[in-house]
Amino acid sequence: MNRILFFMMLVVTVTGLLAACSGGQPAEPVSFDVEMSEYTYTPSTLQAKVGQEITINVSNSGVLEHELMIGREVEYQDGKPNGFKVDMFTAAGVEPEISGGIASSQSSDEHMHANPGVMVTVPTSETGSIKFVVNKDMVGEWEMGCFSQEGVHYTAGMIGKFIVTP
Ligand SMILES: [Cu+2]
Repeated sequence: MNRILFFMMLVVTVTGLLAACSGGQPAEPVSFDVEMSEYTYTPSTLQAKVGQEITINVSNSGVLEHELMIGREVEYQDGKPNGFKVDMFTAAGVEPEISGGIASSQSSDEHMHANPGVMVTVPTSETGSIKFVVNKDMVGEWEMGCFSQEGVHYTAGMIGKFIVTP
């Protein structure tokens, strides 16, 4: 066997291995439809992978205004839950595309969150969405939460999970 043929075979083998390891192609975009009501997210657990383009469509079928934030470590103000100490998007350096609802990087309604974070606030019967590409800094388990009405919704159990795997 001459050296050139051997080298070409090696390249083909390595390329094949790399393709197998990475799955060969980029992850498929995924969209989730999450219903918000008093005081739940349905479904309450969402799973995503690094590299996936995620769209979270939220619809409010309840009678109160609800919001969605994703983060870690709840911040308490005057004993009331008021946002996350760590906002997932801010921590990962990702600026999601937000549409519908009342999009904001800080609370726009009567309650101000202790820490600025990405949120989408959705009035009754309306919808909104958050679109972003998952990056490696998001790997791990995050909490979804609604802190409306001075944290009453969060305390009542308006909590979910956003799980990111490599
Ligand atoms: Cu709520």
